[in-house]
Amino acid sequence: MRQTHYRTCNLCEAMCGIAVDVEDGKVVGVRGDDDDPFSRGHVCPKAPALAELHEDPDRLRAPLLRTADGFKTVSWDEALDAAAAGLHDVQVKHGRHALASYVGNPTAHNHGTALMTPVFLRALRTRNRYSATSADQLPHQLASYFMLGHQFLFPIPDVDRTRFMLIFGANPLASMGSIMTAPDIKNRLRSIQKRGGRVVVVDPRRTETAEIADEHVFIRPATDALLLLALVHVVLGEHAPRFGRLAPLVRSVESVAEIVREFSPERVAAATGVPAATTRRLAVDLWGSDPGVVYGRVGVSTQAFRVVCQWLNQVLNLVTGNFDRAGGAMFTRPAVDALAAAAGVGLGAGSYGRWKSRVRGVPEAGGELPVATMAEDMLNPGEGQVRGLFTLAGNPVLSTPNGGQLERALAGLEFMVSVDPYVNETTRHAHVILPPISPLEKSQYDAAFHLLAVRNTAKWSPPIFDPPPDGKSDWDILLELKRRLEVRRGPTLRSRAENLLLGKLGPDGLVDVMLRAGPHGLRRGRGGLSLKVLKAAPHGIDLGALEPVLPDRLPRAHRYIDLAPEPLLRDLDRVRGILDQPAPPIVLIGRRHLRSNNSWMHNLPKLAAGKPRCTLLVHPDDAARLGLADGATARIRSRVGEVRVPVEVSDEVMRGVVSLPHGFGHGRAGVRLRVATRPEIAGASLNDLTDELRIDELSGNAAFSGVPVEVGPS
Ligand SMILES: Nc1nc2c(c(=O)[nH]1)N[C@H]1C(S)=C(S)[C@@H](COP(=O)(O)OP(=O)(O)OC[C@H]3O[C@@H](n4cnc5c(=O)[nH]c(N)nc54)[C@H](O)[C@@H]3O)O[C@H]1N2
Ligand SMILES: Nc1nc2c(c(=O)[nH]1)N[C@H]1C(S)=C(S)[C@@H](COP(=O)(O)OP(=O)(O)OC[C@H]3O[C@@H](n4cnc5c(=O)[nH]c(N)nc54)[C@H](O)[C@@H]3O)O[C@H]1N2
Ligand code: SF4
Ligand SMILES: [Mo]
Repeated sequence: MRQTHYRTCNLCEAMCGIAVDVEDGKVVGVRGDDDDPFSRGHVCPKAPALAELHEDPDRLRAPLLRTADGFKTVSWDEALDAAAAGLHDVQVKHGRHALASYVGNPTAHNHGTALMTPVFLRALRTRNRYSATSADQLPHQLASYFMLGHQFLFPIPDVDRTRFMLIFGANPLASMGSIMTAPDIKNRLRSIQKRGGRVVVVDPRRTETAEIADEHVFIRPATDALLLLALVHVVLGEHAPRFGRLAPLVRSVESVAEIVREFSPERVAAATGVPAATTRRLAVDLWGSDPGVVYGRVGVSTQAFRVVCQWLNQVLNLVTGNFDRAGGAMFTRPAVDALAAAAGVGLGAGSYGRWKSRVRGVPEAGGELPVATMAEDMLNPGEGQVRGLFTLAGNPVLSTPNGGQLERALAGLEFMVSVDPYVNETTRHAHVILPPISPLEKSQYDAAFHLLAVRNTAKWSPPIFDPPPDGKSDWDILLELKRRLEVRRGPTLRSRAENLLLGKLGPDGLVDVMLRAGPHGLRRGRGGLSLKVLKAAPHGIDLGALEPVLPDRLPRAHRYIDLAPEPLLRDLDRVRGILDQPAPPIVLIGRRHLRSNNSWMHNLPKLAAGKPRCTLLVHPDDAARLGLADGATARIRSRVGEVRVPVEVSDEVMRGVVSLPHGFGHGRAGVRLRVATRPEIAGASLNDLTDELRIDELSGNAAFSGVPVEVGPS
């Protein structure tokens, strides 16, 4: 008998509603759910891969323990005991901070993992916490922390009501949107045009998004800070800022006006490659659009001036009157509001510089250290050396700069535990691998992405399949490991009570508590949300368009908007430094493909099929100059490494810029991914070229974009 289950796809940030058809215990189809009020039937080609992921014979169904003869399957008790003992021993022998943790991207994609992770990391009691954050959105967090006082007050572009969208370094037609949860983004962008508005993309590559935009502007990689300064220069040179309702909250506008004076469009044109006339016109368009919004993502967050870029992005939204206003940059009020702490699982307002990384002395941000410093803190002997690692839902060997060096560091660790469904480039170094059940065996609530969504909605989905009798979710694994670690240390009353409460609630119980306590909760009057209410609405509930929330949503201790935070002003000297610097002849940038996701979906046969994707895009003029023919193999060399990949000659990229996707490089010994390791799929890792010494000095974030490389025939 065929049954249809409704849920939210958890594979990217877009939160599409899906209808999953199941017959005799097997998924026979995954379609868009037309009744989901947010995604309205949209899905991308990844959704059906949920079935392939569920069935993937390489997906681990039982824990693995490393022995002299390789990995052996063991019982959960044996695995969890070994994991707790190993982690505990590292800390007893070498000190608390000798154990590091790395948390990856999929942690955010399910409420059980997202809500338990902060609790678990606290229990590890180490300062050496790393995550994909410092290879990703940390600059957004720091800009919000410095300007608004809370790192998770993310300004979200109100795509559905804007009339002008200026996009820097994002390709939502491939990524499906990021820090902008907006299912069916292509049609949402098209609707801007149908309303008579315009979409402009600033990117060193003419991307899929640039193709449907009204205008595409090429920019030299890692020079966006200069263009943003010039845009503010033009706006403030011609107009008084339009703060409107927010005027009483805004501080230090004079400093900004002063700073931008020297950055005229003419002054920055040579460095950015953007003609002054274009910059002036964009500023006029933004000022004249009513409303308009500036949005920047990975392309501007993964460069040497990441925080400055995110800051200036919001300065532009503020001075043009497009902040906290319909059609501009807005803030969510999610039903499960992680900003308001509940049961100890809320997200902190942020922090900066409370401690430093061991070797290079890079400051902590938001309670963690930059991944770019992780390998050196493991490899350099002496006081404080990192000897053990706990990884959760992450593959840093392929996703962090100079992954090759990290690989060597992992091989030398005394003990490593990974919570992950695969034996991949990272987890193959673990002593114990603890695999969670499949996404279709878990309930789903997007505790993280509702915070980033262009509309307030709420949706909870039940599991489609019962987990196997001995299956464990990430939540279960983390809680059981925490308990075992605490038993070894001698549990405190507090930790016992915490574990008891979390065990009793489970992820769904916690969501229920947070829903009820949240801004749309049952306690706020009749008709409010609880888990029961969501259970009765399998397609989800629409809570309406975003609304202005300032100053209410600012933290009590920071009831103002700082337009010119000190640490950012100080950082401008670095930006000035690139004004007259000659560009390296060839620089490397990354890209994403719709049918892939970071490093971990290349084992799903239907998604991985088709033309090889790990190719180097080279401009025809550069190809001719470098002796590279389409389809030939190129050798790419950077300070840290060398890789070989096929060439794709294309004028999509600017002259002097080459592009390679990240997340490939699966052909390493010991990787148990039978599809991804096929030679035509495996590819090479972009992060064997990216350089751990290239960071945004302010945030410590990896600067993936604009790596100087030498390229030639293989
Ligand atoms: N050069 C370059 N490097 C980049 C980027 C770039 O643009 N260019 N992008 C960066 C960005 S934005 C990010 S977010 C990072 C991503 O960096 P990571 O998060 O380290 O990498 P992923 O490839 O997302 O790896 C996800 C891991 O989680 C596992 N996994 C999947 N689902 C689950 C689950 O439900 N539970 C558990 N426990 N594990 C699961 C997968 O098997 C895989 O091992 O990469 C960064 N690296
Ligand atoms: N299909 C798919 N979807 C994904 C992912 C995936 O790997 N595949 N990953 C997910 C994750 S973890 C994230 S964080 C999001 C990311 O979402 P996006 O930010 O939309 O992702 P990208 O496609 O990497 O877009 C970055 C763009 O920046 C450009 N760029 C590079 N350097 C520069 C520069 O110096 N200046 C400017 N202006 N542009 C530059 C690149 O050419 C690229 O087009 O996507 C998520 N969704
Ligand atoms: S866009 Fe993202 S959420 Fe939507 S179906 Fe594709 S992977 Fe799933
Ligand atoms: Mo990301």
